[in-house]
Amino acid sequence: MTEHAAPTTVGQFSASNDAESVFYYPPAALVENSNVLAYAREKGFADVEAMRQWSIEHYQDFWADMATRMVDWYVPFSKVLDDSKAPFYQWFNDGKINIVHNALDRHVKTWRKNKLALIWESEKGDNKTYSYWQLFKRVNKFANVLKSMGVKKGDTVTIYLPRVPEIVIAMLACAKIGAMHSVVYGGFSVEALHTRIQDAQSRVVITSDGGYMNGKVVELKKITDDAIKHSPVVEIVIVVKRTGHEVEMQQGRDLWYEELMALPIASTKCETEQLDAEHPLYMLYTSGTTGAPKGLVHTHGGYQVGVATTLHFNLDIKEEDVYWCAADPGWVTGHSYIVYGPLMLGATQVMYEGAPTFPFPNRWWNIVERYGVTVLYTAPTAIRGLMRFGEAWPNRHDLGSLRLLGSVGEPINPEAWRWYHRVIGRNNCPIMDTWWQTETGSMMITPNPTTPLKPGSGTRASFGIDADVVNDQGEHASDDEDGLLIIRNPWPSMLRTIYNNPDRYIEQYWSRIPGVYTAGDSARKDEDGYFWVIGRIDDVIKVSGYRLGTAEVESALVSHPSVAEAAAIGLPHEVKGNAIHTFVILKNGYEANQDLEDALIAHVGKVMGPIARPEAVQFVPSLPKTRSGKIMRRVLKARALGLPEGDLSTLEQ
Ligand code: 6R9
Repeated sequence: MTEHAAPTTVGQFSASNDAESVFYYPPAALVENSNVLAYAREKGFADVEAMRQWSIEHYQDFWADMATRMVDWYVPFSKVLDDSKAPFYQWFNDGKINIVHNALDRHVKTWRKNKLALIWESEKGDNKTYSYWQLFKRVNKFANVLKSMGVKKGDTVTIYLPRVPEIVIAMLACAKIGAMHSVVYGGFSVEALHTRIQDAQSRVVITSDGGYMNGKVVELKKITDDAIKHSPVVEIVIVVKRTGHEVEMQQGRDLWYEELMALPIASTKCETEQLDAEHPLYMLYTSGTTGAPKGLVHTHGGYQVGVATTLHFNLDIKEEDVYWCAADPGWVTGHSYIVYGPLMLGATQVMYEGAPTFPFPNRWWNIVERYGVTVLYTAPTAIRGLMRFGEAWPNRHDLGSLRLLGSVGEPINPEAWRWYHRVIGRNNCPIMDTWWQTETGSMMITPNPTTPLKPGSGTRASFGIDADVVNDQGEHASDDEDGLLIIRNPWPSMLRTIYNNPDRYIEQYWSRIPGVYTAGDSARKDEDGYFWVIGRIDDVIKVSGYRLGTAEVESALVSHPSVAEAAAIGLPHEVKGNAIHTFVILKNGYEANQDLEDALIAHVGKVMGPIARPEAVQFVPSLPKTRSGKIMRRVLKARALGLPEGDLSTLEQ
């Protein structure tokens, strides 16, 4: 099979309509004009596949070339990879750079100064736009505000904001002065925010009076107040006015963003810090196997090279595109492909504040039509959610501007893939199903615009990425055999460590099979070498694309006075992908009834955030445990699904 486009644009359906035997070919014109084909030709490769293979075999050469082409350096690097402290790999580490220089500073010196960087639409329907120049100035102003509060290189600022332009401004302002940001997704609540502020030891927290979602106000300020009740480390809370409803401002601690931005100190001039390539850019907390969420650390140099490269090659972003990544900036997808990636490429992007179905299920399609969106990047859960409302909603709109679609966050089921392709892409837009993780920083297994596609498969490893499926012994798995998804070589945008916990970094990612990165997913490869990601093999549940740990849900349940013990598992859900189901042992004196079930669901929602609300609470007299006392969630799951319970030799009888 070659990577060249076949003349047809629509897949040829086999009689069985089996997803694995059907190829969908990208339109020839799209292939011909793709960024990736231009690069392959320039480098003299016969086709993109030959270039891809070269990029994996010679990954250091490939990444050195990307680091030179895609971004600018204050001081060029002389060494590509330093593996002397592996698995604490360092990339381009004698170079000096700042991601904000590449996202903003360099553009305002060119004609792009007046190009639209950001078109923001509120849930109510009004919009705000920012040219590169306007965004540059806002970021400078806010960077000066942060500096005036003593925020400096090496500090961590926690950002807890809704989907508003200020989240982009705040993140860039931190990066500009060499401070790390730690963004907490607005769907998380008190306890989640509290633990993240504590772990990061943030003196400064940035939030807003509230955010709009589905026409309702999410009380972010109130949640912040509760979260920092027991966080003496917090000295300053900066509050962005979004909803305008009344909030309590604590004197001496809480300050309005708008008032600070109006002070003389908030000058529009601010030098960007020239940082070492390995200087930390941000940490982002994510759930892993049992235990507290971990702060994954990304750095300035390698991260931007990985993000800019993948956005250029895989989503094929061009100067004239109107790009829309419909994710939340608080998710890694938003960090890489809303905040940093598109700005580095000098693109114009759309950001939408609210719910896809507000006020009607055509909201997204309306946005695509009105702004002429050309590339749309979203999650399977959103596709499935909108699919439920039927084709009539998208069919009311002219979606002809779209040329490329993307998917991220969880496996996309072939049915949703085909709907996305046919109804939204009008059989004319290839879908880039991108597999990656908070840990990886950028896309790892993904098609590019020249790849023949199979619905539900991320196809092959991206450029410079040596991914494989192996068995428990680390041996290459045969075709169609389920195994562990691993990455053999380091890559520039990889996480560098777990904040404050380097041992856990080694143990979690580099120990299961020595010397290679274990992703925590199971997968298989088919006879065409295409990857099919099956799902997590640890105690992580992907709910609507968001990553939650069973341990966090369980500890939220146990914090309720009625609960003695709790277990959480993920079960398949038509729209969310997975939904959380919980099992609870009550303390003596509490009665299992519907009211208590409702109260427990609400309690988890309050403590953890609405995305963590369990679908159901089942009251049980006992939980299956190993002799060492570990809850056997896989047994609970098998029972719930009516499947064989598997090896029970360690089950306590
Ligand atoms: C970007 C992001 C990572 C986990 C990952 C896997 C799942 C993400 C996927 C996918 C199948 C895809 N995942 N993309 N599974 N196909 N295209 O999602 O980061 O929130 O850290 O989650 O998401 O299980 O291990 P994160």
